[in-house]
Amino acid sequence: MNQADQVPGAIHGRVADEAGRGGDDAGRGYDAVRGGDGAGRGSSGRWDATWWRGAVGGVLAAFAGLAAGSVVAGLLGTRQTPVVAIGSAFIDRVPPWLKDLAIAWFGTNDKTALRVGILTVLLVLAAVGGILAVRRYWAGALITVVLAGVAVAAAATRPDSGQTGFVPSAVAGITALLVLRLFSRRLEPLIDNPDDGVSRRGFLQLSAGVAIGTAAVAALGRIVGGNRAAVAEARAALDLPKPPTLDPPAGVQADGATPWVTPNDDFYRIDTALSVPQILPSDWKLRIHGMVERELELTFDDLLKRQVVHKWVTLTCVSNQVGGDLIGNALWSGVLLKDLLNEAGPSTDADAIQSTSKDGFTAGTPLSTLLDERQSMLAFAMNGQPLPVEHGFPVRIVVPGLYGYVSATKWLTDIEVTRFDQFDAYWTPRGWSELGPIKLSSRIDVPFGKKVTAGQATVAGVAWDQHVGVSKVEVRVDGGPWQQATLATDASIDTWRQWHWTWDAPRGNHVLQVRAFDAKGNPQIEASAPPAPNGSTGLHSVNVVVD
Ligand SMILES: Nc1nc2c(c(=O)[nH]1)N[C@H]1C(S)=C(S)[C@@H](COP(=O)(O)O)O[C@H]1N2
Ligand SMILES: [Mo]
Repeated sequence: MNQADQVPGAIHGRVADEAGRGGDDAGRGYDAVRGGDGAGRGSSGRWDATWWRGAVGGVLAAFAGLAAGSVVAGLLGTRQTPVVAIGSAFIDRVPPWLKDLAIAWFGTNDKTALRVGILTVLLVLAAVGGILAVRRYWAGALITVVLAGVAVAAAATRPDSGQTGFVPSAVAGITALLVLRLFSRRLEPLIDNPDDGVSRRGFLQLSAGVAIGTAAVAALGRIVGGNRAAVAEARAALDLPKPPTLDPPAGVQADGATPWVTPNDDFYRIDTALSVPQILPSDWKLRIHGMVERELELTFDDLLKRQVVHKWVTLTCVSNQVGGDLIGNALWSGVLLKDLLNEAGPSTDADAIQSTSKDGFTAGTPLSTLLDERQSMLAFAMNGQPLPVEHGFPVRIVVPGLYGYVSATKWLTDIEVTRFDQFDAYWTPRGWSELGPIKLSSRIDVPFGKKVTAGQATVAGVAWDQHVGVSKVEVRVDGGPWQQATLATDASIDTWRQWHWTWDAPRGNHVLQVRAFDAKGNPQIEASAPPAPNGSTGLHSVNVVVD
């Protein structure tokens, strides 16, 4: 129950006073409203009682909203807190002369100055809103609604905000409105009854409660969200060497066919990280040590100073079932591991590296696959973008030809040159093979789950055998003779290969099957095997209904 209800007549005080309700205090308040007599004391008392308390309430409501917005931004992994959203939109829209002036005045602190400026304006308006809300809640609330609306609009129109970028600002606005309502209820009795001790105490309690709650929410946000917002911001601010081209080779364009390049947002994600490690590039360090002549320690800047390579590589998970989708193809940019390892000088006795991630995952990779010509790399970009945080930001390993669990360590922090007989990587004691070369496989993607009309129909899919290459794909219908499909051009033996075949489809229920051959002419293994311990085998079959 709010305080007003415990102070009879307070809420309706104005009406009650009008009706001549007695009482010393109430009377003074009433007189003050009327301009009173010589009761200037009453007038200023009334004003004092609500205006500064209203302002405090408005400011606390704004802080509560901002804290809630930051937590939500942290949880969503967006950097669009209300202040950042407004600030970014502002930066995009300021005239050049003002930008120049800001830099002239504040130098490299111009971003901080902008934040402080936005916060100041927000809080002043919030204070005004708080004062208004004591008398007319909606007058004060309108200011909050407009401010939140500006933040939501700013966030929603950010190119980097995604679909959820507006949410933190919306949550901030709603939170501020609710807290403002609490304050307006607490303070309303003081309009007519400035010395009402219960309301005064209630205001103090509410202020303390909101302040403590806001601090707690802000602290919770740090724990739950880690430094997500900061990492998201640092990631967006990175200016990495751009690949010369992002254009994939001309592929198969059939309706429903898997695109040759997997967009970052569609790329499968597999890892053991319950909460994604958040690493600022400025905090990132990699140590290359163990059986080497010279230990190396690299920062993110050191990495960027080295020669950068861009390479299409299809990544595959060992857990992929026959016909499964734990596979994706991307253009990776980074630095060759071969160069770094040779600089460190691996011992001739060493046969492996153990790579470790920030969250303690480890992978064991044969040294030979890192030192040969396949261009294994420390990757920092994926399809021309800084690595998405869930794909290993800021740096991961990419080794063509090996399943991810033995090579593709995300959130990489450490590389130890060692011997396989000296360590067990994360998955080895859990029933998976120490070595994990990718197995030759193929998949049918079209037609899939769709009705096919009798006549000419396109059958299409992908086949892969990274770092060996696919030379041929065949399709058969209802266990009949194998028929050769057409292969699309490939970028290298390290990517998957699209294929298609034109089928003269007769009415009825049919089973389509696919098989691939590697570069040496070996067919894919037809016997079914589950993913464990080193990758599934078997032919992909799909049932098709032809009308
Ligand atoms: N830190 C870390 N890196 C990891 C893993 C992990 O669990 N933790 N999983 C690996 C596995 S099993 C695969 S298949 C690939 C998947 O990479 P992606 O999520 O970018 O597709 O990451 C590898 N790197
Ligand atoms: Mo995997």
